Amino acid sequence: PPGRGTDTVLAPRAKSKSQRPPLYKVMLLNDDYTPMEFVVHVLERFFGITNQHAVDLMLTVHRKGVAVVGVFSFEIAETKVTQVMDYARRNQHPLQCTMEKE
Ligand code: NFA
Repeated sequence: PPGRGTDTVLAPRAKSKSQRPPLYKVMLLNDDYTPMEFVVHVLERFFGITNQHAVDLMLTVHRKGVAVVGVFSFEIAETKVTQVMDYARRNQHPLQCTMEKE
């Protein structure tokens, strides 16, 4: 409302950011028990990764302990994590899938 000069002026951002939604990395974690073929199958089934790339990515997780398998919006990332965790549990494998803001 006019009259008393109480409005504040926000400092402009040093660098104005375009307001795109945040992205989330979905990661697979290594363990000692999940069969390699199961991990390859998960990458193909839930991430649309080709067999050739899935084998490479599985081996990266196996050697390094963790790898990013995809980057998605929050909702899609959450769905992928839930799908992988449910599928691993249903098949009695301890495979872990997590997400992290990029
Ligand atoms: N380390 C598992 C094995 O030797 C394979 C694996 C790879 C598990 C990637 C989880 C993730 N059977």
